[in-house]
Amino acid sequence: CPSSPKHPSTPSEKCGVLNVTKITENGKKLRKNWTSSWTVLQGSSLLFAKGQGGSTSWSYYRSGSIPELLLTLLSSWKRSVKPRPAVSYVNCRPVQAAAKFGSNQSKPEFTVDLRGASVEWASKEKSSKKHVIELKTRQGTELLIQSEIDSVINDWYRALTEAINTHAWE
Ligand code: I3S
Repeated sequence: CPSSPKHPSTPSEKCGVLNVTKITENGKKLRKNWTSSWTVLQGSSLLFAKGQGGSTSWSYYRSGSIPELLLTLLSSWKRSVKPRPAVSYVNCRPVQAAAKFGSNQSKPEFTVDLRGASVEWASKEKSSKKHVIELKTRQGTELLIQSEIDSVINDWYRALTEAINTHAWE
């Protein structure tokens, strides 16, 4: 995974493309706005960069993951979003990604503090989509995080739970 701008020399623990929407911010309910985001887990921080889904198709292509490529392309097509120029084509290859992630083009859209946060599988009332994680922060922000690929979202669930447990008392 690429390094984050906050810790340029530390490799990130997990990264990839997820569908994300905030549903509450600082305790205030928001209208859902699902976007495909390049997501990086780095220690107790979860960083999101908007609109990386299209270019990431290439990383799946390059890494030979055809099912992920097809699902990503299908979801880009469904949203009628044109593939954007590159950031995440490097898909977790540290050097280039670290440089790119710090640039204007790819700076995080927002960052979530996982200290004191909680994760659970979202109920059907929260979303009609399958494979949805609900993440609640100590600051009163709630996000839904989703992937069409169950192994991907299961890995994220595990990684987020572990990060939250590790940093709970900081
Ligand atoms: O929980 P909601 O409000 O029914 O969520 C859906 C809406 O945000 C909808 O947008 P509009 O109300 O602007 O049409 C979205 O397109 C849906 O994706 C939202 O539901 P899911 O169940 O996909 O999270």
